[in-house]
Amino acid sequence: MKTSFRRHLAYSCFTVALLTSATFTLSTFAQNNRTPTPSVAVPRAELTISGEVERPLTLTSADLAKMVRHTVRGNDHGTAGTFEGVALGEILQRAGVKFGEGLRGRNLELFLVVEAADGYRAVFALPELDPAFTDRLIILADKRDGKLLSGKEGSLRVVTPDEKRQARWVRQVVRLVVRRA
Ligand SMILES: Nc1nc2c(c(=O)[nH]1)N[C@H]1C(S)=C(S)[C@@H](COP(=O)(O)O)O[C@H]1N2
Ligand SMILES: [Mo]
Repeated sequence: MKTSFRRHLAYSCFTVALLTSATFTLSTFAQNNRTPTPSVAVPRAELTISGEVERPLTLTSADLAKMVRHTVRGNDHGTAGTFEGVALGEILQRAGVKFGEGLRGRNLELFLVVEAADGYRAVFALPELDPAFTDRLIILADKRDGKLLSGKEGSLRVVTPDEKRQARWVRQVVRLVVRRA
């Protein structure tokens, strides 16, 4: 009788130990297998193009990556850098802004306002951005020296490589608005 009681106690203890360890193992497993964060790439940047345009647009960093890319060398307050991105004019043309033969008459009253997340804004006249008018290339950069822009620069920055001052190198660009004078 005593022996069988002991054996019973031993079995009970063993069962409790087994259940405890199984529960622990399962909960650890559950913790390690929580629903993973979606692997779909979350766009880093969103840019809206609105105002006096035929097709208002929202472009993500992925959309910009697929467009014709340009590299320009610029001097940011004495620090030379290579900036890569998309021509501002190209983005406007995507939104249906008329360039070339179409940039005449009333269309010459239009101008671009580049708006930043901190409220900074700068204006460009459309002929400054139209390859039919000028060989200058003004880009909306998302990379500097091969690395994605970040921090204070934001993810998108205007680069006007040939200007002697950097005041129109708008950082943290979030919106392009075309307006009529
Ligand atoms: N969003 C935003 N962009 C901006 C500014 C600003 O205040 N906000 N300052 C401009 C001015 S006046 C200059 S000289 C340069 C300075 O750039 P840096 O801080 O990278 O040297 O950014 C330009 N772009
Ligand atoms: Mo400046």
